[in-house]
Amino acid sequence: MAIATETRIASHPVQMGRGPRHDWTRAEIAAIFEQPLNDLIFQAQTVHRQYFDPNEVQMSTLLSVKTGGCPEDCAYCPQSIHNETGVQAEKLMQVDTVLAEARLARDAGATRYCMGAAWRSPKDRDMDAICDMIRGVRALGMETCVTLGMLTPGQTEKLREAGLDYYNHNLDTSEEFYGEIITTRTYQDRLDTLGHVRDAGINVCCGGIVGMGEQREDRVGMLTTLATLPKHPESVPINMLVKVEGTPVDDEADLDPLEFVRMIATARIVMPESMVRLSAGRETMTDELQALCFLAGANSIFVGPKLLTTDNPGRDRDDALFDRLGISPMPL
Ligand code: SAM
Ligand code: DTB
Ligand code: SF4
Repeated sequence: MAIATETRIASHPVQMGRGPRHDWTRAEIAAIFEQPLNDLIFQAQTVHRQYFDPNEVQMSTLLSVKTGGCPEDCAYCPQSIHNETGVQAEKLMQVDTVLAEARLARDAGATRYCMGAAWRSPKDRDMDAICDMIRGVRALGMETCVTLGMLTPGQTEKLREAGLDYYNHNLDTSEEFYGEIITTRTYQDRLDTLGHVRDAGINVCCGGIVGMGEQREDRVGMLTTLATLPKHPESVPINMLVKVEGTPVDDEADLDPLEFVRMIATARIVMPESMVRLSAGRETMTDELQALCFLAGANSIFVGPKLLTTDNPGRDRDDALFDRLGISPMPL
């Protein structure tokens, strides 16, 4: 006899009257991740509809304001000096140039502007220019996000005073697998910066990358760390590794796309109030795979032809995708 769907669905994401759960165990999240795909997507879409309009997707645009020459040894990253990828090191961009780019992104429909710098951590002397960029982008009527590496509490405070809305700082993978990917900083370093960002009252954008040779238990492990933070990150970017020639992970086998969908769906279920971003990797995804990601609860993407240094689908393709799916941009 068929078992009723309700009885087969693993743990419930919401405690009655108490909002999202923060006491997930790794075993509970593994059980969600591993259930039959139809059950997983049904559960994710059910949760999604309790919190969001299922036909709206938020659009952010990225700009690399300081490219290349980074001293960290992140195995996936084209901007590390340890990886020979042909990315040229550049200086921090001029504030006016950044604001001209931001205006174009706003006019193309982006509601959040994310500025990334290839730094281990910012130098105090760079903070004034970064704060001017934040103030300028806010004045254009967009939300602001920056990702600058590790921060001190003092730097976090400066960003807050400039009106920063979000700080992106990814855990990238599980604590166990982290040392296989990065040796120049620790998982705890990442958690410390995330704590400073929270303490300053800035929204947190934190997620990771799949397809770097990690196991499913690492994917579950990263989601467990995120979903048991005292406050869930307001944005959770899930990146499919963009394989860049010259990085140590450039010959990794392609990840099963349905494993990526499981990652999105599980993130949606265990962090029901968060924006889950279908982040890097869309350039090589079919429309059908992206549609499945939206069905699994992704409700944010990067728009514009470039991520930081790699390609992203152009606006024409994204407009056609939204048309095909009946999706509209999420208003601010
Ligand atoms: N340097 C800062 C840091 O690492 O925190 C900020 C910029 S860094 C490029 C931002 C994020 O981009 C990384 O944490 C990683 O998740 C993502 N990323 C970098 N290279 C990637 C790639 N090849 N594929 C997918 N995501 C990537
Ligand atoms: C995030 O999680 N993904 C974005 C953003 N945060 C900064 C970056 C993706 C970078 C992909 C590789 C590149 O274009 O250099
Ligand atoms: Fe540097 Fe960030 Fe790239 Fe790591 S991910 S090498 S810290 S730019």
